[in-house]
Amino acid sequence: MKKHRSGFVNIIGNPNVGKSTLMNAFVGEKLSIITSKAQTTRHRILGIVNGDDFQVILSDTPGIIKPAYELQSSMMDFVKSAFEDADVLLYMVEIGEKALKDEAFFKKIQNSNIPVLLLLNKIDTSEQSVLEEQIQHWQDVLPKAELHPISALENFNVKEVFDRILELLPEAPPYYPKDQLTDKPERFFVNETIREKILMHYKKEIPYAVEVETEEFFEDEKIIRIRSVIMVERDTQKGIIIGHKGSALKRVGVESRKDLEKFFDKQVHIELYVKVNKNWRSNSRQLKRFGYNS
Ligand code: GDP
Ligand code: K
Ligand code: MG
Repeated sequence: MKKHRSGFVNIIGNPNVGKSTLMNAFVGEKLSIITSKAQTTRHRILGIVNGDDFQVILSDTPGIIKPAYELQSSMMDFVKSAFEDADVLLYMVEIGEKALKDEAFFKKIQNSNIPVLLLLNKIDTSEQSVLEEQIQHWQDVLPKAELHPISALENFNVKEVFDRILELLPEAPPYYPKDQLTDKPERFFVNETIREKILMHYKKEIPYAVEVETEEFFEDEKIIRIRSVIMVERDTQKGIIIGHKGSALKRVGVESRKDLEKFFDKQVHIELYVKVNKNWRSNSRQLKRFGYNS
């Protein structure tokens, strides 16, 4: 019999380099939301890929962001912990990303005892000469890291990276039941789905002033009934979210319902309402309540 391997794999990198896209390609399910806006992923998401003789537990950490206000510094905690509890670290950069912004961070990677795979992503967007020059650049910057050029979007070299991860994982029994795809409760996916629609449909500061909380998640054999509140910071934002005669909020509801029906494979009824909750972003008790420090 083949030996069983299990372990924790953390994906880190700047916003929008493609971390969620890669994780979703690995997991083969839409567990993590993907948009072109930065900071989409605020939480640490666990996706689990199971095989007969392996279990890979992946977390998709938020981008590497300097602490500016409380929400961001709490995101930094996730990034820090990525070095502490991983068996393999995936550091993702994208083609064209070059600036040596954070010396301390690079030092940390160079001195890490954990194997680091440096994933140079989005190579589908670049010419061969640029690619070669980029590979050289990263080999100079992080000689200890093992470099893999990939395209998470076009699924190029993704399987090779996954196989390499398996080789690096320790022999261990599974940490979670083998049929479990994620450790996050259903409500988390509801919140993230709604937030994704808000990111897609509203401009400027609105998405960043929003938090979503699902107050009710009731499932029976035929249907899932959901009631969620969209929290904003100001009355004007509430008006924008709702839109003319409720049309904007309705669109968020309809699109969220469609995604959730696909995800849960069941009919979904969703009720959305908007509440003003001043300064939720700077109130650390609130942050805790929304799960940032868990
Ligand atoms: P994250 O912030 O690091 O999690 O990045 P996302 O996974 O959300 O991706 C950000 C954007 O980059 C999305 O528009 C993705 O479709 C796009 N993207 C991700 N991987 C690739 C890739 O390999 N090639 C191209 N061309 N785009 C990609
Ligand atoms: K993103
Ligand atoms: Mg992401």
